[in-house]
Amino acid sequence: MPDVYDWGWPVDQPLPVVDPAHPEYRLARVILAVGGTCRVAGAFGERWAEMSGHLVHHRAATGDKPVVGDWVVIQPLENTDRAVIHDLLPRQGVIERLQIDQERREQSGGIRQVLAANVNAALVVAGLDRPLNPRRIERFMTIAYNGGVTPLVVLTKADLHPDPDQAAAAVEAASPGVEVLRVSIIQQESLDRLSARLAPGRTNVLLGPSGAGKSTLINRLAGQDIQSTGEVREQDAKGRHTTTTRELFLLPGGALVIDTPGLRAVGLTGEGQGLDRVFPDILALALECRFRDCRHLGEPGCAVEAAALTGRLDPERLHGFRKLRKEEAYENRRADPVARKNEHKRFAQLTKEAKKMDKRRY
Ligand SMILES: Nc1nc2c(ncn2[C@@H]2O[C@H](COP(=O)(O)OP(=O)(O)OP(=O)(O)O)[C@@H](O)[C@H]2O)c(=O)[nH]1
Ligand SMILES: [Mg+2]
Ligand SMILES: [Zn+2]
Repeated sequence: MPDVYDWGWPVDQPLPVVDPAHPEYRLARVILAVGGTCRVAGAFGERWAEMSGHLVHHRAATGDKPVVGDWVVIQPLENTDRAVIHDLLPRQGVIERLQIDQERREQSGGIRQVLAANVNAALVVAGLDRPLNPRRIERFMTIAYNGGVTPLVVLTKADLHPDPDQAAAAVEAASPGVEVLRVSIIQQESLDRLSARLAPGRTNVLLGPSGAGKSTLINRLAGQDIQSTGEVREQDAKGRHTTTTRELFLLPGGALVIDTPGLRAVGLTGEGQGLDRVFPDILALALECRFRDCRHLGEPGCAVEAAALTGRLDPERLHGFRKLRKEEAYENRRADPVARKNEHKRFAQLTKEAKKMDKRRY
């Protein structure tokens, strides 16, 4: 029977102290969460579990519910296959998004949602059967970095692309420093290469649009059909949202993978160093901008905009960067009124300086 280390508890991390009053408590990992009910796994096997009333009350303010990948302390209920969750342990490495609700966004500001917890790597999956969307890849990578998760790009269905090498090169150019793997279910060695990248005891989450082949990959890595897969519609090359829940699986090689339903729009939550990690090229160019805190939005002497004009920097990439940063800044200001004030002040100051400069020059 797999123990907590098999389920991904880090070997270098001490186990939580057991409450002496409750020797029957067990450490468990959430492998599926539907509403308030979770499927949990540990050295005891698997059980269905629900939060204790005390925990629900305690966490009411934050709205924190266990999500797939969470570590929880449970009390198995005797003579049943059920358990009670008494504690939710702090998370390390999360995939968190802002649910984009275009209509209500202005009022509600969106809802933060942790999609997966205690994740080491995010496999950003895109299918080569349709035009690549580098902006979406950048967005997923930013979300991963912001949550302390290492991204890895996986391009699926290489057999359906006339020149997969060229496609991979284009993605590599748009994701400096990130590994890009090409796979196809009819090229076993490509699957072996991916398999080799997934270390035992480490948790990986698959992110990408519906029909990209996430569940198909999991089945191939598992060596059996554990997830349903769906056909892609002919007309628009979109999937049919076959997977509907996030679920964690233990692969025969010892790695853990979380399958997720296809995601199109994921909003940034406005935290972390993700943008700097995904756009090191823009960061490097910004060193040459006249203003140290240049926002690359029309300030004089902006090296980033100059690079986009000469083609040294893909203008689409700059556009994507601005969009993501705007989202992040919006969220930061919403969450922090002081930052909001400072931002206004800083912008006023910058405009004043820019005006002065223009006068001097013209
Ligand atoms: N030709 C080819 N088809 C593939 C490959 N990988 C996946 N597919 C097909 O792509 C379709 C969609 O695969 P799924 O695994 O269901 O996609 P998904 O990403 O899990 O989609 P959702 O669950 O809706 O998010 C299926 O018909 C697969 O057979 C591949 O490497 N080559
Ligand atoms: Mg699926
Ligand atoms: Zn600039």
